[in-house]
Amino acid sequence: MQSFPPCAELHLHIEGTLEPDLVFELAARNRITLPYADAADLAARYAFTDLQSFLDLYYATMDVLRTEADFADMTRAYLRRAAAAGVRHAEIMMDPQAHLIRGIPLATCVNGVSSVLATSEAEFGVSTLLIAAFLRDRPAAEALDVLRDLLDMKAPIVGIGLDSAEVGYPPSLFAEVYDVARSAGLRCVAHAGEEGPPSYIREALDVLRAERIDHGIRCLEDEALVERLVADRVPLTVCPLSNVRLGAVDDLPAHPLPVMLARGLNVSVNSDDPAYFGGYLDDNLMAVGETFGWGAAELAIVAGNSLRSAFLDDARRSLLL
Ligand code: ES4
Ligand code: ZN
Repeated sequence: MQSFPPCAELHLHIEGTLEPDLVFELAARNRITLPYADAADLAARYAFTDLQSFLDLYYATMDVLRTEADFADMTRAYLRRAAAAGVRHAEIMMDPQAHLIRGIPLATCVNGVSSVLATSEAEFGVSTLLIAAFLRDRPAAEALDVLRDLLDMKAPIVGIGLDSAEVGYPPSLFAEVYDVARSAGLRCVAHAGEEGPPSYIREALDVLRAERIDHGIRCLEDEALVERLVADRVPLTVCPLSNVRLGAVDDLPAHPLPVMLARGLNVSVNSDDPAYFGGYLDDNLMAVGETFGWGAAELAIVAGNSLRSAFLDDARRSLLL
């Protein structure tokens, strides 16, 4: 078993850590009948053609999350597995709207996840921060309402993100949401340039003033943008196995990660939705290491980038670096 340097995982959707076995366990507990024979039958459906085909299953499957205990069990399972993968700090996104629109109160998902994050460093050796992500294929007014509710309830979040179906939903739609979040002292990240064009990455930087770009792989199509991202050291949280599974790249050898690294972009490696895409952070690092012939030097660069790009306090950061 290869060991990796201490890493931060910066691009992780907690709902994307719901493993088929846990889906069935939670369904039984909540007396929900699933349209799949068993966990293996569900796992066999994890063959995606694009982002939307994944999102359809992702939103359907999370229907088993009903109680605080369900959210807590999912979060605990991720942290246990992340610790084994060498993750020492995780910035975890959750999708409150995906739960609200199916009738789950905001407090249920926020408290369920955050109750486990509160003891994660002591229990798993993984420090954590929580990011509330808004669904870009739903109205910005809804995101603003949810943001205000999160602020009113003093939800323990470090920042906000933007995810779900990208093409046709440019970042600029969410300008006001990001302005309100920033005024409230929250950090700002956004998915951009996964399936969407480089102009979405520019908008995320210029209009949302995002401090980190989730994915960002399509930046390579815009030379001036690459130069800006390099000059400003903008973190790009790249998810190699996710990009392969969703068809953003043809296969792992064709992934732009080595080119991005060679260009001097501030790239880290992340797992995105590990239950769905074939692996956790160690699986992603192992796959890129083997495919690109990476040694300790390259792994140290991406691990260092992840820790320097985290919203960590400096004491914990220097401990891990
Ligand atoms: C996501 Cl891979 C990906 N892209 C956009 N939104 C998402 N939500 C969960 N996973
Ligand atoms: Zn993502």
